[in-house]
Amino acid sequence: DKLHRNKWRSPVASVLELGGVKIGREDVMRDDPTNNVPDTIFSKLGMQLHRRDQHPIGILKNAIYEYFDTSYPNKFDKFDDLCPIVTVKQNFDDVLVPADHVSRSYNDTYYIDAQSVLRCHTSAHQAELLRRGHTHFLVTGDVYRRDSIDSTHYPVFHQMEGVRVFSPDDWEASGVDATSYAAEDLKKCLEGLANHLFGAVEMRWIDTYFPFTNPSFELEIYFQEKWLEVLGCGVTEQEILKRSGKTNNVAWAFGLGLERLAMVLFDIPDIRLFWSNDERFTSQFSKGQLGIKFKPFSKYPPCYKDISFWINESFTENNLCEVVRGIAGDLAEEVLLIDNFTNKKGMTSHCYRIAYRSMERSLTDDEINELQWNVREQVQSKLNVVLR
Ligand code: FA5
Ligand code: MG
Repeated sequence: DKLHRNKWRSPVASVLELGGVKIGREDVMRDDPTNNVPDTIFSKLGMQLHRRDQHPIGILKNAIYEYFDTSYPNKFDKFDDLCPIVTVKQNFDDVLVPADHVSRSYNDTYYIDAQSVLRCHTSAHQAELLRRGHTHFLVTGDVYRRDSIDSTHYPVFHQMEGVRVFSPDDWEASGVDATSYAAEDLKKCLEGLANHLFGAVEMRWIDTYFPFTNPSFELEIYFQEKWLEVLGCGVTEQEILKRSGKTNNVAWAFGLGLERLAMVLFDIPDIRLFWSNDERFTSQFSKGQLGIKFKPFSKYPPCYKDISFWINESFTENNLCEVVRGIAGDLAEEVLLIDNFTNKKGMTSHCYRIAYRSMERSLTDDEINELQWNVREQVQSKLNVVLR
């Protein structure tokens, strides 16, 4: 629909091949009220940064493969070309995501139609690969999420899923129960991976919740003076194994955020850089080279613009970010809520500070003013809020 088209963006290829499936623009962006895929997202399909040996994401993928090949020779089957268009069943039902879970909403996930989505995690492939009989596997791919705008979040990013299934022989001799055995093995495996990639690095485990694992954990690494979440993992819910015919097994699973790990590994300060074609970025990386630290090219100044409005019940930050990205694309560096209050009449006002910055050049005042003017206009017309 017209709301999703953007005259500022250059035309993109109209037929792509994704995991052996031919996909046309009209297969992804439909004139259908259930479709919320914008141009900016369509243009990222088929880019496959994880399959480029000279790109930091590809270099990292290969380094993780190397760790698994060394630690578990010939064990893990690898998939890196599965189609990112999956069914709602694959993305959610098969991994036990409850019917009312937020991640299913149009606010969080890109829907092609009521039955299909751009996968929001590589976990979308777990159940099928288990059903096909795989017991040790790694799945790497691009994943898609409506999300906030800042230096560590991007609406397209890359994950690597890992799954390992154990049989009774594995844990029986250990003297601990199957779940604890799997949980310990999982943490050892991922700590070993972190050590392989980073050497000494400050990290910590956090208990968390996922519908598909129990217990569940997240690993955080200290980076740029903050704890950065780099992966989620846990012991697979028995129901998932049961459905794939494995009633006497336990398994672990993890999902790594490859950009986050690559940011730490190569010292890349902003997640937008992964999409840059600027030679000053791309020429700094080469195949198989893990030890490289990115040397930032001169940072151009940011420009901040504030926008204030009275929100309504349907307002969400993800919708605002989608509007901003639709207009400014990668020039939008951050969208930050800086003021939030409710008046006596019960009306709530939000003020957001938008940081515009190009990583490649100086932006002119005119250019930024035009972007901001368009943002103001579309925030009113698309989000139905009242500007202040
Ligand atoms: C998941 O996606 C789970 N499927 C991971 C998992 C797999 C858990 C198997 C258990 C078993 P989460 O939503 O936390 O979890 O995302 C995983 C990682 O992706 C995060 O830790 C983070 O590193 C990365 N990530 C999440 N959102 C973004 C984003 N917008 N931009 C960049 N990286 C992101
Ligand atoms: Mg998480």
